[in-house]
Amino acid sequence: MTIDNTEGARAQIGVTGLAVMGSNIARNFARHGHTVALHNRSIAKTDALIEEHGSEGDFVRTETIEEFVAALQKPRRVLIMVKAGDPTDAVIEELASAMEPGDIIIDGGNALYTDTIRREASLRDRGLHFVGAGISGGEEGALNGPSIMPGGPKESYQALGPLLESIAAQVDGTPCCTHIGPDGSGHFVKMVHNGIEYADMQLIGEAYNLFRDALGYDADQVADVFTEWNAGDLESYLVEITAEVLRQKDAKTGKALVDVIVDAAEQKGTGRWTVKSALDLGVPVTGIAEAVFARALSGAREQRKAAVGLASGRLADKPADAAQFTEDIRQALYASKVVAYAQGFDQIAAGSAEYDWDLHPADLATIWRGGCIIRARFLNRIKDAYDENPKLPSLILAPYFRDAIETAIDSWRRVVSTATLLGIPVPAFASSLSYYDALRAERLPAALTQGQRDFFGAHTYERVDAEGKFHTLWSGDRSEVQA
Ligand code: NBP
Repeated sequence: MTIDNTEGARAQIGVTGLAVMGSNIARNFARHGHTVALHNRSIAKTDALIEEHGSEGDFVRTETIEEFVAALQKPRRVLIMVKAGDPTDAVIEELASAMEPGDIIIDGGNALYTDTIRREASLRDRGLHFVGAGISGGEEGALNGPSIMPGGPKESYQALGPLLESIAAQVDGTPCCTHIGPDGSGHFVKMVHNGIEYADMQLIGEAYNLFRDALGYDADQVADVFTEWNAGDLESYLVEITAEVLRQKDAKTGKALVDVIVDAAEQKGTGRWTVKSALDLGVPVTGIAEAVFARALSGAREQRKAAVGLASGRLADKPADAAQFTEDIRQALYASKVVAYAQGFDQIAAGSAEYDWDLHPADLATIWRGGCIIRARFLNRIKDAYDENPKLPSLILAPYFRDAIETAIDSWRRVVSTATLLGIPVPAFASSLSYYDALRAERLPAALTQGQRDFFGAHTYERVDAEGKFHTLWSGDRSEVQA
């Protein structure tokens, strides 16, 4: 695409929506030498950004959408960083009316991917390129290098890719940004990324709970364990910040901060979206679902208050060998994490097939190695696994992860059984282990389910020894007929 350097139109990129994410991304662009046009509904945020950080690069201050659009080189590239939902639709409409065919509108907010599919189709009809870009890394990542997952028309990436790649996190010289696929695919993979983040956080929370309730560790002792783990296979942003959060002291009481925080987890919705989408696609994302439900249960404060003191039926003593149990928890965490990622990648494969996106799992593992919340050492292993076999039936079957789980399996079982006998909840550890056991089972009880379905609803079943569908005449002579 050609760049039209009409006088006045000098910005390479425009950012509208200058709350915490938008202003940090605008600064990131400017720090990388790009001229950035700034716009926000209320001018105060634009002025605050220029006053506090104007010296970091070349910014163009604008007040109206018309001024904003006029400040941009062609093809115009505008990144929207406003609240997801109706505000995003309102801003898209305003921009689309002021822009020209060939221009590119990027939504960097946390949009629901089906909204992105709708918006892309509607803007395509008007000759505009619409790019739904998942952006992960929070405020810090937005400023210093996020992981970026842009979807939308491939040709838009020619004009946009170099800009986005210049501000993304870099790992081993590779930017954590690549074109994901058509229409809603960028926001879809960002959604699943967030779902995996939920599962990862829940698993870490369960590990912490076991140290506290099974071994009697205080927050500092657990922080020491997480710091040590962060030097090994579990090295990741979430494990690293877990140690930092656990070590933080409350200025008011002198206690560990974690001990004065109310134990009711909130959620903004991307975990729930992931599970809803997985239900529609028929993909068991049990780890993510347990994490979403665990947050909901933690938030049911009245119900929990009423249930405190219910029978526990504690059937075990606390583990006698703390070092062994610590290693067991580490192994259980690793194995359950593999399951959570395997399930997330299954959902991505199913979404790719459903929407004909042709997504590449190795590319996703590559761009999640840096910048984003789930960045972790073992994403290199996931990338290797999918590089070797892009059609892996499950990540669990990759030789590296298969071996890792074989090493972890006894520890994993000990953790789940000990927690159960002690009455300590481990929904994500337990359901991940059950998923693994179900996946590897030669025979599942689903045969009985099929029999029941045929009994009450004549839904038919298949036989292990013959082709076709069959039905038993349950209310007749109980002979079998071919359906
Ligand atoms: P918010 O999600 O809090 O949105 C605030 C921005 O939206 C302000 O610039 C506000 O303008 C603008 N806005 C609203 Br609200 N309604 C508008 C409307 N009808 N028309 C025009 N502008 C409107 O900001 P954020 O936390 O910086 O997040 C921005 C996006 O990035 C969101 O979609 C979010 O989900 C996503 N995201 C956030 C994170 C994170 O860590 N926070 C990470 C990844 C993605 P005003 O100043 O005039 O009120």
